[in-house]
Amino acid sequence: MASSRLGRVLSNLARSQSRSYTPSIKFRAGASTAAAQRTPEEILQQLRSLLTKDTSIAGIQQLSNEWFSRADKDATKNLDKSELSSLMSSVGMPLSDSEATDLFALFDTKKNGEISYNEFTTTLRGKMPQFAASLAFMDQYRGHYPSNMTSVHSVLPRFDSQETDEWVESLDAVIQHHGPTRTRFLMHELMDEAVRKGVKISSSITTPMCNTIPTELEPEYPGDLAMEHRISNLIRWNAAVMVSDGNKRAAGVGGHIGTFASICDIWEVGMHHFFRGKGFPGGMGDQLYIQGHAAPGPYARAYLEGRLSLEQVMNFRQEVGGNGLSSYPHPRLMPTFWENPTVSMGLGPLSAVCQARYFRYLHLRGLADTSSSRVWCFIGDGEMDEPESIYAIARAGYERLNNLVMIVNCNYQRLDGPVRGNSKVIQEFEGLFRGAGFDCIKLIWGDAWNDLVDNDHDGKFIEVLERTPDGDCQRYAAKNDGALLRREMFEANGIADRVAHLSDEELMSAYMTRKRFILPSPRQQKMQNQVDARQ
Ligand SMILES: Cc1ncc(C[n+]2csc(CCOP(=O)(O)OP(=O)(O)O)c2C)c(N)n1
Repeated sequence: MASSRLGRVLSNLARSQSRSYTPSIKFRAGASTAAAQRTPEEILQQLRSLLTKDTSIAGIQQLSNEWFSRADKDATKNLDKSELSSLMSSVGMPLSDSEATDLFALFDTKKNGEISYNEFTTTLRGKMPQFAASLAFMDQYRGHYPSNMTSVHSVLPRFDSQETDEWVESLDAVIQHHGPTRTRFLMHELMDEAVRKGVKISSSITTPMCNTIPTELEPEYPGDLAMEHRISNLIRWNAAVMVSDGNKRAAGVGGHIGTFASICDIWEVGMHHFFRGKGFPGGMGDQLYIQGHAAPGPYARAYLEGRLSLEQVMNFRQEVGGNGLSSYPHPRLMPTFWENPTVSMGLGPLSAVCQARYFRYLHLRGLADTSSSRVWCFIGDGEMDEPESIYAIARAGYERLNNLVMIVNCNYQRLDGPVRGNSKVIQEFEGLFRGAGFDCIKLIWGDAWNDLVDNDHDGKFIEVLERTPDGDCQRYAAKNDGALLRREMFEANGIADRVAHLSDEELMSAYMTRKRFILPSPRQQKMQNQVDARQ
């Protein structure tokens, strides 16, 4: 039985692999005989059939790119009429002069006398059913890329089939009468309820794209929010100024500003409330592995605390001459400041796992009390791509290291571009961590945006958020345009009513978690009152 099932799976896989791209269209020199006058649409149709012949979806995509670069002989990244005509001849479809003029006009959608790459590929691919199907597939949850594995799934041994069938029929009925959004909601609720009641089911690898801790379960913030906010603003500012000032005085010094800016708040919460110093009872304190290029933050904090001088701060990245600060956490260069090195990328997570394991070893061997010592590892979303990071996660899960906390700073960027613009990295990483056995807490939205999520009465808003790729999320932030956000995220998805009470500016502010504009919950109102009273 098992082997025949394995055989089916393997042959399925083999079939799917054989479908991968093998270009079968060869470019021909010279023209064959010209056909009678055809409309540009007819020519386009013929071209598409040629393109789709014996080719997978990935192949179509690749081939249309390839055609463009071959046609663009003068490498201007635009095609003129003669380039389009010679492309047509080279694929065995020569055009008469008037056909060429008409086809050119069809491709030149912007009517500016040239065909850009975008105009070429979108016109050529058009609404080809194969391509539309692939796009629809990409739209599915948890499936960012077309996969051939959908038909391969494990089947549990069947027993009490009648009852099972009734459940499946109920599911079918919900899908039919209430649609996938409602079905998805019901399924999540049922699974949560089962887990709450102690049923051990295989948990899903990702959870919905919202904060893991629901608003009503958030505890009162234990600190002085106004004061902590002020401190983190000062540190963020000093970190940015230190880097830009260093670069003004000595060109090429470099340094990072965005990394610390995006992690400052959670870092400060740790500093005020979580990280344990060497004197903490029951251990030898916590160990921190700081995201390497966030180093300006700890320097700026140390300056505020009086642990670093102005001269040191002004010599950021210029320590060779004496009294300066190393670019990254570096215990050998700054032995009284840094405990753990974290650049190059991947080193931090790997070392953090070894440290946590060593704490555990010391304790179990009775060599030292490390029962209260924890390891905190801050890591960037780009850094999550390093093989060391992935291995570290798997290893920590395998070792059951519950003295290790990993914080992934998902700012969607790595130096000069998005981490993976066409994906949802937060969801992806959640799957990685949960798969390895970690508890995973997602903190995605601030209060104002979270209110929209909390008031999502039918699950449609969360669905839209899950479908919006990171690249678009970044674009909305960069454009800083509430009208664009409203148009693309809400109106285009038929949920404009959710934000009708917000102006474009308020909507943008909520998205950027700048300020609350929606009525706060009683708990949040109480918190705000405390803050106001202290100011
Ligand atoms: C192994 C290695 N490769 C390249 C670099 C150069 N580098 C420094 S920071 C960085 C991008 C980091 O991206 P991410 O982890 O997302 O951090 P953030 O965007 O928050 O700074 C790169 C590639 C490095 N430090 N180590």
